[in-house]
Amino acid sequence: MEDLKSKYLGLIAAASDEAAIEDVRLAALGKKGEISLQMRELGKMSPEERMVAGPALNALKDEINSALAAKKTALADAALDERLRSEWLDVTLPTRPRRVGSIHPISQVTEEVTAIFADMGFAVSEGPQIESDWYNFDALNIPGHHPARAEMDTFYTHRAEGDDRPPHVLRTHTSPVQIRAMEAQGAPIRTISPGRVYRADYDQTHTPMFNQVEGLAIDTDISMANLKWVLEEFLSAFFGTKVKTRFRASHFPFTEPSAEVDIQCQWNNGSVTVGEGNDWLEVLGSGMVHPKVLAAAKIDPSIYQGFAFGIGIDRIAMLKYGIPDLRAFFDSDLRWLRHYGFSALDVPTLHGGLSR
Ligand code: 2NL
Repeated sequence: MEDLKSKYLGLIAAASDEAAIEDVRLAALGKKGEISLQMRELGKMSPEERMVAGPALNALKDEINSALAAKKTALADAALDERLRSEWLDVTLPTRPRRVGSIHPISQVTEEVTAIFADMGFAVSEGPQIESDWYNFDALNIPGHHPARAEMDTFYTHRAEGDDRPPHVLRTHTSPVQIRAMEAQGAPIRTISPGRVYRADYDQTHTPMFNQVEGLAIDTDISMANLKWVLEEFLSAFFGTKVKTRFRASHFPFTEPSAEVDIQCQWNNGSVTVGEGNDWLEVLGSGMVHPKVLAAAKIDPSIYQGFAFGIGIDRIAMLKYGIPDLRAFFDSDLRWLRHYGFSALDVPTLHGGLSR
């Protein structure tokens, strides 16, 4: 019995993996294992012999079983220790340097403009960039023969051979968004519509895609005086300084009367400062919405009237942030974007002072 015990405890101690342990278990306690065979011999013994050998064999069997279990646990612990030694990771190491992106000045300025007009009760409307000629022109009192259609250097989409419907256009202004807003909501309405617009024009000061924000306020008692206050309030909030304005009589097919608005500025060797000086710079067009435009948008012009205006976002972004070249806006030059871009955390709000 003592020989069996030291033999198997020795084998268990020497086993180096799960398979070796299983081999030892089978050799001792398997069907044909040495200890199992011994147990089978008990039947042939006298009762006196069995009284001694039985408990002793059972005790040996238990001892070997617990030695097997203990060895298994020890091997698993050792395997885990080894993994922990070889698979460690230093979570205090810095990450690989990766530059964060920046907010494009046009996005930033759009957010600024939106914050200012939201404070004055204007909602934001959006709409399709590909429009029917009705929404882009006819509804705005620009009939088919009108020179404004040609003047606007419109991009037309293609129609299949034999399809005589007028082609759709890339919107030349965001006015169609406002026509849709009036149709959908009726009057009264106060909304702005910022977004991309397209004109076939490319030189120092024109890109074929640019950004515009239009505004619209329709009610039963809206006048040119309201227009003037809203625009001066906007311009002063946007440029962060009281801005003097000059309203010049003008003409648009969709407003009557119409006015172009200049702001006070100062030219200093090639660059311009807003809010001081003796020069004027045109920044927007505006007027009282033409009765025919209200009617086209299903609003009764004998009850309602209101103002509308259009501002070039790229233009006022250049003025505010001293960006000299319009075309750089659309070059996707990373060095330019990093220089003129804004932090994603710099969310423009009126109480936060808009920007920088
Ligand atoms: C400009 C001129 C303007 C409008 C846009 C407008 C929209 C509707 C009805 C009437 Cl739905 N008018 N928009 C009015 C006057 C001028 O933009 O030179 N923008 C840069």
